[in-house]
Amino acid sequence: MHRQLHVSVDLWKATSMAPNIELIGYRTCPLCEATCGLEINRRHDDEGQSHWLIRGDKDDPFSKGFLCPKGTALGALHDDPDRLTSPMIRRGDDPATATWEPITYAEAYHEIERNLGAVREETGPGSIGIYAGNPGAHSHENAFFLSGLIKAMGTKHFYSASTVDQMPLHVSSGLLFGDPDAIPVPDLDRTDFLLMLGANPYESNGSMCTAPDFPGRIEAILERGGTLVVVDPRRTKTAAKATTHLQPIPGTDAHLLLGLANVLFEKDLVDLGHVAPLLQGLDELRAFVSPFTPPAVSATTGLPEQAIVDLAVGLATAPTAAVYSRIGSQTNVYGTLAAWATAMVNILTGNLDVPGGAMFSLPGHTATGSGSGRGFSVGRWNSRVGGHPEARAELPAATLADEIMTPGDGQLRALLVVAGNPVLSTPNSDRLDEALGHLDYMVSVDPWLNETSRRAHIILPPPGPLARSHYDVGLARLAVRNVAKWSPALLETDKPAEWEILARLAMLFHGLGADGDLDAYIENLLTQRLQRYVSSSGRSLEELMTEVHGPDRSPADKLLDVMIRVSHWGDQFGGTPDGLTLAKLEADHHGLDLGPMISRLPLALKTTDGMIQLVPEPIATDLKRLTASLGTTRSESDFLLIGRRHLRSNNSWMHNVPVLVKGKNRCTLLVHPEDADTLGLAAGATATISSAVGTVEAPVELDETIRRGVVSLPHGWGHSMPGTDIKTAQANAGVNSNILTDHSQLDPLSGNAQLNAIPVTISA
Ligand SMILES: Nc1nc2c(c(=O)[nH]1)N[C@H]1C(S)=C(S)[C@@H](COP(=O)(O)OP(=O)(O)OC[C@H]3O[C@@H](n4cnc5c(=O)[nH]c(N)nc54)[C@H](O)[C@@H]3O)O[C@H]1N2
Ligand SMILES: Nc1nc2c(c(=O)[nH]1)N[C@H]1C(S)=C(S)[C@@H](COP(=O)(O)OP(=O)(O)OC[C@H]3O[C@@H](n4cnc5c(=O)[nH]c(N)nc54)[C@H](O)[C@@H]3O)O[C@H]1N2
Ligand code: SF4
Ligand SMILES: [Mo]
Repeated sequence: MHRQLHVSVDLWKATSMAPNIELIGYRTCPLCEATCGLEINRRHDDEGQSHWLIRGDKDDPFSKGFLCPKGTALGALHDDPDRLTSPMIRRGDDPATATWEPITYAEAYHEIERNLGAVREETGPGSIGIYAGNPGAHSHENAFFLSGLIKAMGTKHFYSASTVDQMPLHVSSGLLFGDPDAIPVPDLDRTDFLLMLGANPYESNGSMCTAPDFPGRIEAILERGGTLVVVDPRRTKTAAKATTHLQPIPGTDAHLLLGLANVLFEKDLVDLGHVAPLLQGLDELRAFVSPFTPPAVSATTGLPEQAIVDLAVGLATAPTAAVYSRIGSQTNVYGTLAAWATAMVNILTGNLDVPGGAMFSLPGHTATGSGSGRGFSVGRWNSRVGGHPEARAELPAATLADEIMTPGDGQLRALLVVAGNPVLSTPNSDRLDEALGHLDYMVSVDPWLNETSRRAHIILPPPGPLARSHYDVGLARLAVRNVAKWSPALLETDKPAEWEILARLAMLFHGLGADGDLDAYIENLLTQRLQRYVSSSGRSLEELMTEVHGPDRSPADKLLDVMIRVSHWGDQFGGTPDGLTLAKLEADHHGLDLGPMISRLPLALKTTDGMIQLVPEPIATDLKRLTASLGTTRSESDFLLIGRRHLRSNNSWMHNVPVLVKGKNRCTLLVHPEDADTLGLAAGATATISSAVGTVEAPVELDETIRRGVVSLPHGWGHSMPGTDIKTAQANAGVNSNILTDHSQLDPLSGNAQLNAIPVTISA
């Protein structure tokens, strides 16, 4: 473990606190997308023991003291006794009987160099791939150095958690706005009407919409007389707050949203607002939505016709409104269409890019843009086995096992896994687990020996969260206010940082060797980055280099400083002396509030012509599939399986913290009592759940709020696999819902997996 760990230099003094409480510092929570500010203390008890005491940071201008139980457990997570403290090498092939030996980082890099070299020699460089998981999206170290590694690998075998999550939003935004990262977020704090589909922020704290205290922001909408409509097959905690809760048949959100668009056209309620001059293809859109009449959409979604009409009218007549759809809408075979249709309804009601509608955030490290760019396309190449189109240079995580198991040119023979646990998190996961066992070589960059890393030949652990600095490069772009927050590493460690591990791996692919000169590599990286600003700033490279160095800054922080300085808010290396620099954020660890979101069109566009094509060609093609599905009914004997999240879980990797798993078993199958009666299942009985690809058993929990014909099992459980060393998780194992998800059922445009609306049969 990262045992103690001296407290770093620039700490605040705890003046107003009890004498036995020592303030360690402030940092942004890296665990979910809400980015809460935390106040990290140590409490020393009378026996001389010290304990973490973590509270919300009241002076964080964005989260204002809000936090959740996971944030309070950050210290326990950091100190987890099962956390790996040195690289581990596996001896033995069968994970159940293998033993693990600690080695040094230098030995590990040599091992990896030798083994990847052998794979490359035998099967070519195209046979080495990478899977990148979710925690990497919460770290600027990974944002900079993981992308560097992927570039250095030059591989077409790039997979990530994005294709079991939000890839439909990227593809939709790429096709509409030319920028896959220009994702509009609902202006929660100013909207009068929020339509939310497939999201449950009372448990998840929000996704692709960074909003600490999302629940409080929802309640504020209601308090100011606004409206909340929640579309969810289950009456979640969020749905229970809604003015109106609609419970559709899962997998039909795209149909519903186009039904709303249909009503807007039919009732002459379309009002495009200030973006009208940027839009092309309105007549085409009108023609495409014409089959989505209220009766047709009602038959498909299972929602009353009148509710569909009322919702469309409500959105159009509210002073401001925002439509927000998330994982329940997008993790199905119509995911990109659902994401696109969400944008369409925002556009047709005049709510895109206006306060109270859906807006583009502009955090402290981003530029306003120029109004046009290179545009975006999918399918620049296709996957070898399934022929799936790439999206953002990624192939579907669901096809990883195919690529490992299918012989031929380009077969995947070696894999790096960085911050991912695909053995629990991706479809048909038993099959993937087996496939990983067939690789010639695998490396995991991961703090734990868990379900996925047990398949690695070497595990490289990064330091825990309290020993790394933090800035949300990705999530701040989705924040409901313009913000800039940087946190220091609060604890020192003598172990290499995650940026260093990733840089060392990249150096292997650059041919610089396991003993390569890391400092020279970093210097070169910074030089390349800064070179671009020499002429615009009128400063010499040496001057720029000196400025970003700063005292004790990590290379990730230096690269961040460059990004901040040349952003909309930045000091332009002196051109705008009052502008933002990392030094300003280093001086205030609570973060900076840069105000509410502002209108950003047309400058935020990166389409080639600076226009928004309402029905881009790939969408037009895929819409035919959606139209054909109108009115189709599924087999009555099937149930549709959906997932759910719990406040004290975080995907698959936080079940090793005792306080987060205590209490009753949460990995249960929710069944409507009347369905349970029909099936002969009582509460607590074991149900057998079977899909096209697998079978699991789970205890039944009755839930009269779930739509009949729908059952729910959470993901991220199933910790009983042999050969892991996560003892608390093993003792609270649950079952893995992804044994049931079908790797062949994908959203064709984004390659996103179907993780909801899965046909299953249930038996006692
Ligand atoms: N059925 C179903 N499946 C789902 C979902 C669903 O709703 N239903 N949700 C999907 C979603 S949204 C996501 S994002 C994916 C997540 O998919 P993954 O990212 O593959 O899985 P996680 O469970 O987040 O596992 C994260 C891994 O990172 C490791 N880790 C933690 N902290 C660090 C760190 O600082 N550095 C490094 N290097 N590693 C770290 C953990 O030990 C763990 O192994 O799961 C998806 N799977
Ligand atoms: N506590 C906790 N917080 C988390 C995570 C976690 O695992 N635990 N994971 C984090 C990650 S990686 C992500 S991506 C976010 C996800 O954050 P959210 O998108 O808010 O995800 P969920 O909480 O799973 O809510 C999805 C909802 O969609 C509903 N649903 C299922 N199928 C359908 C459908 O077809 N149509 C509609 N309209 N609804 C449907 C489900 O019933 C569920 O209530 O959460 C993040 N925050
Ligand atoms: S809501 Fe998310 S960011 Fe905030 S404390 Fe909880 S896990 Fe951390
Ligand atoms: Mo996610």
